[in-house]
Amino acid sequence: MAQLSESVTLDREGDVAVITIDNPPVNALSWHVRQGLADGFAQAVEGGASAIVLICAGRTFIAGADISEFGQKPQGPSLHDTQLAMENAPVPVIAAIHGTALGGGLEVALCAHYRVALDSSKFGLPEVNLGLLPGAGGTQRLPRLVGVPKALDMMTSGRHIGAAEALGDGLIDEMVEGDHDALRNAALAFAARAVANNMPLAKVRDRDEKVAEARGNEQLFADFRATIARKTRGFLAPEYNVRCVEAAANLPFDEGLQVEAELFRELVTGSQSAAQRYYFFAERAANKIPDVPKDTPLVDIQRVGVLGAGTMGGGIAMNFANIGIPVTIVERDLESLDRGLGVVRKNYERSRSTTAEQVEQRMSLLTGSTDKADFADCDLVIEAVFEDMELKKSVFAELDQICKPGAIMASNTSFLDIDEIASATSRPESVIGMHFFSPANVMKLLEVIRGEQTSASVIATAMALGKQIKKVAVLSRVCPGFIGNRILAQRRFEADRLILEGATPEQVDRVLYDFGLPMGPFAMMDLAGLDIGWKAETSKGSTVRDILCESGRRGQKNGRGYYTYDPETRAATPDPEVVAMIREFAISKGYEQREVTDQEVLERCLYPMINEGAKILDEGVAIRGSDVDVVWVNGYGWPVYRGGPMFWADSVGLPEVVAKIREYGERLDGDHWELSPLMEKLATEGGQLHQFSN
Ligand code: 3H9
Repeated sequence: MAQLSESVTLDREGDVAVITIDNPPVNALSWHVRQGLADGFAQAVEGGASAIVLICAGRTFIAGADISEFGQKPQGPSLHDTQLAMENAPVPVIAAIHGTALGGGLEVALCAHYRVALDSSKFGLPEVNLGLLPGAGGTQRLPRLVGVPKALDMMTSGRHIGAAEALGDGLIDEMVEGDHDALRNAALAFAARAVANNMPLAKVRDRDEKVAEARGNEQLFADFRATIARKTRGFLAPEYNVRCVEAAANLPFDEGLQVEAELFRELVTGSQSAAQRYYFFAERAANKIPDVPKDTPLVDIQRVGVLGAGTMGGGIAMNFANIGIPVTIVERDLESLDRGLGVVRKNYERSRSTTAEQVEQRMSLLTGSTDKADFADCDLVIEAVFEDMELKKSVFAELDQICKPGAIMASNTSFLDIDEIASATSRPESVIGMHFFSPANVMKLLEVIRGEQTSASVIATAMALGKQIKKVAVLSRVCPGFIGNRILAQRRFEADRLILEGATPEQVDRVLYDFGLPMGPFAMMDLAGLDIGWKAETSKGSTVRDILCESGRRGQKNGRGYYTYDPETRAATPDPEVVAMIREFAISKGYEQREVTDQEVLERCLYPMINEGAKILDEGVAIRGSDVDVVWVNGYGWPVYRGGPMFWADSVGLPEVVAKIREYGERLDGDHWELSPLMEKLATEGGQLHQFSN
């Protein structure tokens, strides 16, 4: 066996050369892998191999280019040259695939003459999620194998397809059952057959039938663009991917490659991809807790309990049923329990990705009860009852009596003090916050809140469970509102004041929507319900919300809130009556009316959020700046192409942000304009919030 570079070896199995990549964790195409591949193909051919098998060691086939190399000085041979050496090899080249063949990894496999894969393997071109397009020929080769509609779908969604689907699409030539050895043997057998039968050295670039079907068909591309327009609003990469596939359909292969290269260059040097690549690593960093080592023993979670079968409780329970963990759901009375379970069933039935059989299988994992004593055999109990400290404390005191030793007791509170809740129990080390976002079965974010005494094992288990249920978990310490809602509160305060000064709800919402957020604060309040936490008996008419609620405006649910809603389509229309009510109220409170610019709206909504994020870091509530970004991207729809609020502030420039906060702070009151000392320090020293770590 020859070691070609630190991560690539060349082996011989009879006449067949076997090139093996071993570059943990995911066999990314780092420079030494490219070097090894270039040498490996050259040496295999020189050595007279009858065929060449390319295989990977470890958990996966190549999962893509090495993202950490983007933006660095190029080193080693280009991927393009390596691919040419493969495609033009004078003997059959067979890619043997297990795990995930993604991005540059799939693009390498597409340069082999044949592809053999384990039945568990997955395939995708997920570059779009990094603000990129496949820049190693994938945009031209994939449509030639799977056809234009499928390639458009895969490249603009980044989704992975399974081996059976890949076989059906012609993306792979053979599917193998079994383990890595079975794969290797199957690939060697394929190679022997290819040699014995003189099979052609099939080059994907020469295939024309499937792309020809879409040639000149502008309508197909226009229709596709329309289907993704809403979901991809603000993003550059999806459109650039479509243009490349259009080029694949309409241009000769080499010209298509040129289009791909030009558009790739534009994306990889642009700000969106820089933000999205940063975000990729930010999400993975969030999992690392400095004082909770990787090998911390986890609590074995065999059964979960959920207290409350309302929207939140039902949604939380679905997450566990989805991965096969049985759940005990406890409600106060049978009627509420049945209603809650009915909603869960409906949610499953409505989901297009759940078959009828899966609906039954998942529902069978949910056991309803009206007796908390049934939590006795649960390893984790999550309460989702009303947000009231006394209620939570009495619930936890009860759980303390019921739960078995070592069971985790979690609160889904969105802002209450976990330490105070834990004080109602005899085992604060087992108490933790697991804050799901609504709808809990859909939203990706899970804020995990550690109390003063929460044990490392409980923290590690909550974080690991988050990953298991396909959420992105971020750890926070205790403070009112934790990371996400504490930042949100600052924006809301300022948005409320802006409409008193003369901005309209529609203007504030539009500015934030145009920035890339899914909706502005007023549309959000209408969606949640204006009367959440509002009581007619105690309303003092002292806020705009009070007067709206008093006049019967409750938000989307009754068709009238800050906006008026079409009963059929739920489309929002700005309401002059509301604008007049706000104006009259503001004047009565002594606010001078003026025209507020869009720029001021943006700065006054976002800069207090940045300031609060910095305070959260300064207090050690969040571990790192990137964690704040992960919370805001996953929990509140901050546009990932702007990285997150901390990354965005750094891209605006901290000195500029600091100067503006000072300027606004001079004329506006409120703690949220009191400059964070950390931000001030970083701005002076040339530091960055998104790189800050406690
Ligand atoms: C591309 O290919 C461009 C080309 O078109 C052409 C260029 C010319 N690079 O996610 P995990 C690390 S763009 C570097 O926790 P999982 C990751 O940071 C690329 N590092 O594991 C983490 O490190 P750590 C297209 C990478 O099992 C560790 O691996 N490809 C890369 O949940 C484990 O990752 C993609 O976008 C990488 N490409 O999921 C695929 N990938 O342990 C991106 C991972 O220090 N990767 N790491 O925190 C993934 O989707 C998932 O990582 C994967 C494994 C599904 C592979």
